[in-house]
Amino acid sequence: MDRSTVTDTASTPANHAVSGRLDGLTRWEADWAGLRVVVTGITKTGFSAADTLAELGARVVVVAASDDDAARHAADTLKMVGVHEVILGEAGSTVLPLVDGEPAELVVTSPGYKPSHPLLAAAAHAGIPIWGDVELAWRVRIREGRRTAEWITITGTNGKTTTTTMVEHMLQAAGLRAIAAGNIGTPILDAVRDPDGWDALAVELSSFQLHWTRSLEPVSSVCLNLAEDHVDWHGSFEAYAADKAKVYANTKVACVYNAEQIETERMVEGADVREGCRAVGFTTGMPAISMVGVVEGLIVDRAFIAERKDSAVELAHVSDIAELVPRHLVANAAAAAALVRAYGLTPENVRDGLRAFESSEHRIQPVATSGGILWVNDSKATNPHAASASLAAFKPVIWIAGGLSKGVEYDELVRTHAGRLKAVVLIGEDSSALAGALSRHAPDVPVIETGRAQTDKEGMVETPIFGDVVMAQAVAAAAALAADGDTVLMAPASASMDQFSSYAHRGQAFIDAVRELLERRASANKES
Ligand code: UMA
Repeated sequence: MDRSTVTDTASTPANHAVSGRLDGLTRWEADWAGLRVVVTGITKTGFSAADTLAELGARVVVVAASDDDAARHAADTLKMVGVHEVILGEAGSTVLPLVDGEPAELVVTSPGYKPSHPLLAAAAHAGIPIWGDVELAWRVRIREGRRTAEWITITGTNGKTTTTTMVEHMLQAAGLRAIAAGNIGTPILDAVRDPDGWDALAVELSSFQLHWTRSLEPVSSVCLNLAEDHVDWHGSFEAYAADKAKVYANTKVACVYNAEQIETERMVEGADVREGCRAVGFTTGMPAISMVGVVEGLIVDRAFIAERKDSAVELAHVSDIAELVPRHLVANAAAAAALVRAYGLTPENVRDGLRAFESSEHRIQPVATSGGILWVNDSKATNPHAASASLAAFKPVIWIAGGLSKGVEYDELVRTHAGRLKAVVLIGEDSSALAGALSRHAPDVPVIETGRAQTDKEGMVETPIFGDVVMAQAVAAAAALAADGDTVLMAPASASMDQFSSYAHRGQAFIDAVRELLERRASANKES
């Protein structure tokens, strides 16, 4: 954590050209009035950014490629609150607009926009600084008459939402006014503008959001793990990892790393942090000095106690987390504990927070047990790393998988878990990458494909297949193969957007299909 080794790989010429005026924008009451800003996107992030900037008195133009009812409704609302102009559709996705006839002084972007998007490329080329909503939120968080929250920041390929939720519960268990925000769903600017303010925020940050941050000073921070994901957005795995590493920049008390994944420790070593900040590991095994870990079913702290050289303090029982505790959930709890211990929470706060934590929906969620078959929904497993964690928890498995692959490879995943697979049911419009890995590494495992649109001789689509139908087919296929003792696990290792509106939609489709199937079977049994 040598100060001389600053890693800011996301810096563009534009970022370096931050004008003197922008440097001074570090609190709500700063000189925001009249600032010319283009905001990209008009859903959660874009709306909150434009709304905030309008309230600050900036001159704002919003652009977005979408031109549906929701976008038009949002545009009307934004104009009412003082946004100068909203440009939707084609015109809003190709040309970086002027603001009041002059070039913008700042662009605030939604995370879904790739840095190579023509609008952002044009801004970078013109030397216009680009911030994300998280950077803007950091710069308005100090406000006259309101408490200023400390931020605890959480990133990683998997487990962000779980860990962030655990941190939120632990902070609340300590009697603090605290909330989870950021990539988890509540835009960080909405949280920051709360009229009563917060003592602390548990901030989930995606690699997209981290790409555009530079000023954050969290009290504690973590990159939980690192695996291939979002390569299409970042351009390469190295660029993705470098953006993840930015979570540690300027941390004040503790950079928390995964002691079972050396890459995260390396990130901490390369980070530019505040004087006195410590590196603290988390592990699901026995903790070394300066780590939080697990000893005989207890989560223990060997980092934040004076006698850490030769003792540890008990924080919680692993069973405080949940009844069914896969290893990765224990890791998330240990990381969350380290983050809040850095902030000064007591062992009791950690324990009470974990008890209050309830595993979120769509994440290794048991849906039903019938005829000795366990049905599990892990729709949140949108990449191989996440699917690997849930596959590891069950055997034998009938695995429902597939969807938008986002350019990742499945070889290692299939190789690792081939032995536990009884059969695979493929969903998704094009799951050929996964099918290929299965034929290479699990050639004896039966693979059933569902969900393809029916086409006529000319290749024209006769029957478009919708997500709910696909899932019902997949569930029926799995049911035909499953026997007493099997688990049917829907952990797609892929994104959902080819056939569903979101992972939540996909998860709900699975839950509905399983319940309908079991009800049909129950009433058929009654009749016979
Ligand atoms: N848009 C374009 N062109 C583009 C990209 C987007 O015009 O090339 C416009 C769309 O028309 C729309 C808006 O931008 O108006 C969509 O913006 P967005 O995709 O950034 O999504 P938001 O609704 O602002 O939601 C974002 C996060 N989405 C993404 O990072 C893709 C949400 O994370 C987050 O909860 C929310 O901000 C609040 O902070 C979701 C996500 O999928 C859950 N995150 C990824 C993940 O967890 O893996 C990173």
